[in-house]
Amino acid sequence: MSQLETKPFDQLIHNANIATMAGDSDYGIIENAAIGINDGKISYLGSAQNNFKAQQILDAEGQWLLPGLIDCHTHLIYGGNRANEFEMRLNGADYEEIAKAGGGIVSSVKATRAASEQELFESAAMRLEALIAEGVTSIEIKSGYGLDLETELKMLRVAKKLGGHYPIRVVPTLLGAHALPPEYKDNSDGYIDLVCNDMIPAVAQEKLADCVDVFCENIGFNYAQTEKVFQTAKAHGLKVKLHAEQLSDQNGAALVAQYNGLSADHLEYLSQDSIAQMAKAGTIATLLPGAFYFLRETKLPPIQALRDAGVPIAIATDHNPGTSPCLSILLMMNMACTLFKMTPLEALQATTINAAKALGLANEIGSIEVGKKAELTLWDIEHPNQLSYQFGSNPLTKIIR
Ligand code: DI6
Ligand code: FE
Repeated sequence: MSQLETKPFDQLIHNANIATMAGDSDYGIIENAAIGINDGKISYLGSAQNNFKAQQILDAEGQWLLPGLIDCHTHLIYGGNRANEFEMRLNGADYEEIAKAGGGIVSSVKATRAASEQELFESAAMRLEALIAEGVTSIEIKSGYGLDLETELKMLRVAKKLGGHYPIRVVPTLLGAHALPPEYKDNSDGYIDLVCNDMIPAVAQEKLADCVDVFCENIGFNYAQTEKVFQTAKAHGLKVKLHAEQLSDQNGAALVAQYNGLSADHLEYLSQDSIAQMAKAGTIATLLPGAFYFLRETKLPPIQALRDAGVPIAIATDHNPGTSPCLSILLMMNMACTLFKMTPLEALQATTINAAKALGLANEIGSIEVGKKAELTLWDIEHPNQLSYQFGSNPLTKIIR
């Protein structure tokens, strides 16, 4: 402890019950523990010592200290909302019908193109504040409601600006291939050329995103188009992930695994074959119970097969105006348990360490370990399983970052 005596911590948190989330099969509970932080990183984890010195000391009073929560799949930035479409669906129309009738994603595209950068910033900021209030310390935000070069870049600039203005890590993703814009009607290959020839190079050049996503689906883009986007992304040094198997099996998860993708997301219609490929490539399965619930999907993602294959499962809000207008990561954890029959431990892993893996950041965040970033949350609970158990309430008391 001599080193600790000479160099005081920037911050010391003591009298905390800690769930490190560092192991594969448990919460990593350390009761009545202390954490020392230096230069924004965890430099000590263990029992409190009498000789500890720190510039700032926090008595956690027996509350639970957890890693900051991570929302690894969102479409947080867009103009308008789609409450009208929600009402249409309840009057009998389904998602594909609405999309084909020019509604759906394309109506959000119109509103997003029309909005100024400042307007987009302000509406997304309100949503971001709601997520931060539940302990989200890192968030992935996709573009994909611009569908032209200018608006896609505008969205990614807003994402960057949000990260600069709020105490949260924003990880931006280019989702140029989200839907077909009206000006490319009946010319989806032409639109993919725009994504590959203009959007990806510009985003790589301006460093506005380090990952590229595609909506691979009957109402999105096909396998060959998705592969073309992946090839271009890789050629520009960008990582890939995929909206895969949400409404049908397109073999997308196998494709993204083949390109060493970070994650395959949604996965209700995922095949056993693709699961094996994901396991081999280390591609994370990101499940999105909000969209499952909101679309009244009945086909469950193959949870047990993913477990059996050892594919880590992440959970995210998929916040978007069409299929998951949800701003609660805690509710997603509850739904992962009630709808997907995941366990509370799995649900917390899914929003901490596995979500960090889905962002390629597991060496920095997602668990409480010496050397990792001190992005922590404090909760007034009796056990971490309570986060998944109760819904519609928020026991967060503090974010330490
Ligand atoms: N899958 C989804 O659930 C969202 N995007 C996607 O590719 C829906 C986006 C929207 O309807 O606005
Ligand atoms: Fe999505």
